[in-house]
Amino acid sequence: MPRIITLSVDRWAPTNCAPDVVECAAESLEQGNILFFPHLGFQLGAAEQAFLSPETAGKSKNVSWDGVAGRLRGSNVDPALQPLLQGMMQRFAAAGESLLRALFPAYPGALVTSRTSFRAVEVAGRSTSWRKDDTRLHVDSFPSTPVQGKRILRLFSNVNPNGQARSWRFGGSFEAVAERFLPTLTAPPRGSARLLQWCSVTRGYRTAYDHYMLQLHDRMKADGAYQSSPDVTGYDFPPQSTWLVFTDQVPHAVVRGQYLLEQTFYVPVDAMRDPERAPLRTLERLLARPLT
Ligand SMILES: O=C(O)CCC(=O)C(=O)O
Ligand SMILES: [Fe+2]
Repeated sequence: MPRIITLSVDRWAPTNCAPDVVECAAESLEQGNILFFPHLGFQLGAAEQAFLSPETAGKSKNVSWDGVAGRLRGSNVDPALQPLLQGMMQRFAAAGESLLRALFPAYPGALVTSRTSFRAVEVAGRSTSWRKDDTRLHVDSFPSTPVQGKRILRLFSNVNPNGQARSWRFGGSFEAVAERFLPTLTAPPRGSARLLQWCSVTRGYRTAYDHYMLQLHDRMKADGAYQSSPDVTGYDFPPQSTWLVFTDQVPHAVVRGQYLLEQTFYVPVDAMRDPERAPLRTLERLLARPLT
């Protein structure tokens, strides 16, 4: 079962992290634990507080900022306020980058900063399709953005102003989940990956790894017995706290909470302290074939 590893870091650009903290942070994370920063909150400016409303995202529920393309999506705010919203998200992305640079000196050259999201809608009672329903335990996999083996590392900060925690559940280890569901997964049909890319369903080539991870994500969410298995644990992340998880590895679900900032990073498998712990390597071992 994943463990919550608490770190006392209280600033986004910590200087001279002790070597044992750095060592422990990367090791714990790669083992499939959650790094929890109870004293690290993300502060919104006075004007930014206005974004703490479900209206900020409107129908789309999340606002997302793509720093590479320079594109803000899903925003429902007045055009005059867009730059302020964009600035808030860019500031969170930059804060996340500086935290990771300090904590994981071995990753940065290889670390890719991807999307930033602001989640403004209460999770409990929200209506979505089962596949998009993150209240069900799952590991992350993106249908239209193949990662081609790279790790998905996500940083979360609860910015709720009303004292409300973000409640998560965790369900076992990646190995256990992979062994449980692997017999139900099917190989990608021949030629399907090229077709998906050609029809622009995917941005880039959907490798066999991406194919299996997507199926795993779906099978986990669809399996009622697994969802209600007794060995599930939970954790409430309080407002003004931050946590970091390899969400492609740690089976997780969000039960309730409102107002979250999230930053996605990609980490190449070879940049890990121990690449054998990557979901890619675990699946390759179990299936006895290369998947990228
Ligand atoms: O919104 C959350 O708290 C977590 C949702 C989730 O499953 C994820 O971001 O990977
Ligand atoms: Fe997730």
